Amino acid sequence: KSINTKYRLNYHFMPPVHWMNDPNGLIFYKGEYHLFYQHYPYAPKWGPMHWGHAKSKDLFHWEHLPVALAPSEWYDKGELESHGCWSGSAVDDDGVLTLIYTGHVEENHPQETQCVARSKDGIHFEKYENNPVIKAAPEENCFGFRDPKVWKHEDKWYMIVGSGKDEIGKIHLYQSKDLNTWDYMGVAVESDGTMGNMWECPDLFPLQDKHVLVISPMNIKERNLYAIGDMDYDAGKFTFDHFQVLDFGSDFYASQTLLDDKNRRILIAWMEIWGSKSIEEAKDYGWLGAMTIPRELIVAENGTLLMRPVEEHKQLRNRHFSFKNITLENETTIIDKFSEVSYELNALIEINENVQEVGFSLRCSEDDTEKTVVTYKVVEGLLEVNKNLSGNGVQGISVAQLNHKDGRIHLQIFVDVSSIEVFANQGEKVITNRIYPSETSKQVKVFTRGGKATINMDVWTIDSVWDE
Ligand code: DQQ
Repeated sequence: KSINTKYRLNYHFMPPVHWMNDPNGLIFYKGEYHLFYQHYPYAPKWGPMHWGHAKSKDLFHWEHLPVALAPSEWYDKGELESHGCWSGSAVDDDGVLTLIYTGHVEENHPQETQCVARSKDGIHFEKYENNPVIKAAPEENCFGFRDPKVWKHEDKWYMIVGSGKDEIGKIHLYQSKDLNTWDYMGVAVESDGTMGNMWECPDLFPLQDKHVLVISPMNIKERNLYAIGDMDYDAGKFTFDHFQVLDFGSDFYASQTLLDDKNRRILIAWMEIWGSKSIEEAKDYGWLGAMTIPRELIVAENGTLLMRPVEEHKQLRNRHFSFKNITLENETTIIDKFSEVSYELNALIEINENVQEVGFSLRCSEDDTEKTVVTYKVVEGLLEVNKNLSGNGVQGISVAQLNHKDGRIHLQIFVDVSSIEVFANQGEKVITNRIYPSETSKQVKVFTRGGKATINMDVWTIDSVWDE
């Protein structure tokens, strides 16, 4: 099958062809990372959802595997494009790779049930004969009841399911001994009325001595939120102080995490957003959807969550360019010798007196009309990624608050054909965006305004991890 490769990425996960949205069932199983994903294998559009499947030893080189789940039963198959196997999670049940997903069908209104499928070989899955294991939401007239996340605590399984009712997003909690029979424990946490009216793809997991909740809320401006708090398993309640944004970019949704053998909590999100122009244009390209770089989560001393690219990214580093002590004063410098579409840029910036802005123009055309601009605004303490000139008419500015440390900021920026992920100050703030520059827009420029800045920078090219 032929697809347009113009915006295909070099080192991010993508479906081989056609459609992909949410990551599902992330798990480290028998020594390998498994990634399932919402997939429509017959066209580059959202349709009856299947679960695509791939595995990897290092989180970057993936082997595509056969589709793991397809609509087939009364609870996940029907006439409408929305009927299918919706998002969920995976567990290792004493060696049996087990998927827990939402069956979505609609008669007069959406019916969402939680279902189980098991595999002996980690590739072929059989749906449980007594599906659905949760046959209805615990309350009537709710707005959604989906995206089960299952994990084990002590000797019991727990499941959270995203939901909403009367404009309040919430999470229902269940408990089980065998993954087949589930007892309802109540609402583990809900919105105060300002945090979205339905919480999609919830994830709740222990991290260091806390628990972290991550949600993808619907119908508010923030497309992802997290809270650090405590889980009382007996009471079935998660308590926390406040929600914060996890990723400040415009293309980060439906994130999920896994725990690996090194005890790392690793997160992957869909690097897209509902309503985007690329979703509209997917039919012209024959494929849609990429995943973010896998990121490790860490609770910082100040009680915020740090998100850092997993260290395996270092093996992707290819040709190295080093720029030492470039001092810039009110000017823009082209980093010559460097002209690439996929790379990692690591920069330590010292902000001297009077500097108002310092930053980079990336994927910049020679005439400067196309570029993605990363700017640190010193006085305001703001980090911005401006994609108004990033190409293909896509617009937007993503902003995160960022404090410098004694006049220094550190930026680790991953550019990959049609994406840019900015990790600031070792994962304190992260901004993820898709961009659509021309293939010829490859310059890197550094600029300051108002005063002097000194920049030390390493750049590595990154080759494709794919055989295409
Ligand atoms: N995508 C799935 C749902 C989920 C939504 C359907 C989030 O299960 O709530 O494709 O993007």
